[in-house]
Amino acid sequence: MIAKDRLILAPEVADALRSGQPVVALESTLISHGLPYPQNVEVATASEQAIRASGAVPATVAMKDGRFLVGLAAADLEALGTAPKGSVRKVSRHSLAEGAAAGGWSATTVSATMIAAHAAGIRVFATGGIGGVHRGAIDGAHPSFDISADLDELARTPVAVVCAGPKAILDVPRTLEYLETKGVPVVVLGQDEMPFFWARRSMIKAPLQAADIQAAARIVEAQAALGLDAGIVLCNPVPEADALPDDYVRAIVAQALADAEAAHIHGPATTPWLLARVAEITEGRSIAANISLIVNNARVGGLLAVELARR
Ligand code: PSU
Ligand code: MN
Repeated sequence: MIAKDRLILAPEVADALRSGQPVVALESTLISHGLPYPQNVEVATASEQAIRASGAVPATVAMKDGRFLVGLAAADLEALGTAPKGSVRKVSRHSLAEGAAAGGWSATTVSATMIAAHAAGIRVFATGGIGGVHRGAIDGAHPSFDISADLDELARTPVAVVCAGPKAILDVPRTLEYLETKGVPVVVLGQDEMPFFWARRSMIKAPLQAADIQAAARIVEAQAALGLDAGIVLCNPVPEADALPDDYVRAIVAQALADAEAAHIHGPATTPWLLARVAEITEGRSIAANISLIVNNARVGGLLAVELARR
């Protein structure tokens, strides 16, 4: 159990949770490490607005001076978005304690955000894409064994994560196999194919489907009622207008992965490096798609939280 003084809820978030109003958590790593300034602060602000427009209360999560902050002020978003490179830690379950002990700002990944959301009593969390099994983690001459902590967190922490699928830089089929083994439902909204982060389609079959938000809410509710105590991945394809073609995504990812290998990028730096490289290769088109899908996931997360609160 988390110590009381390690979890600081913004007054609006505390009020909403106390009165059973819908709340949606948002992460902070995509602000500090996932997107460049000023798009990172714009997307953080737009995501909060999208959640409000859906009728729910946003709660962006970060860690400061050893405490989880659940619900950030505009000045906090700005501080995270403008912090000099390297000054904000990227924390997952394994690195949370060190980040807390060090003090200052730490940005929470999907796994760390789920921990804080669950501790606060928040059931829905919206992000861009979850981490997963990196390509070459298991196969190839020198398996890296790089499997995101997001996956095991999903297996143990009952929070519904709305995303545009695992990031397309990952080994999506193996990520799905891993989640299946760990008992995590992967539900695709409104189509029979997995989305591919920047692209709507992937040619990979959806493990499970929900026709609409009501159907998704029934699954989230059943998962809790059955006492399964795991998270859920709810995959929501990037809006058509900002989507990149899936063939193009496959090509740019192949190039970015080859560049990462040549540059000897490993460990937690891998995901931010690849996202930045893809942004360069696509001359910003991946950023436009990333922003669009994040804000759309926030909107859908809001609708899901509203539906869950109504039941
Ligand atoms: N979604 C985005 N951009 C990001 C991330 C998610 O659109 O940068 C972050 C999330 O915080 C996720 C992390 O948990 O990338 C995965 O990092 P790793 O592969 O090192 O576990
Ligand atoms: Mn990793």
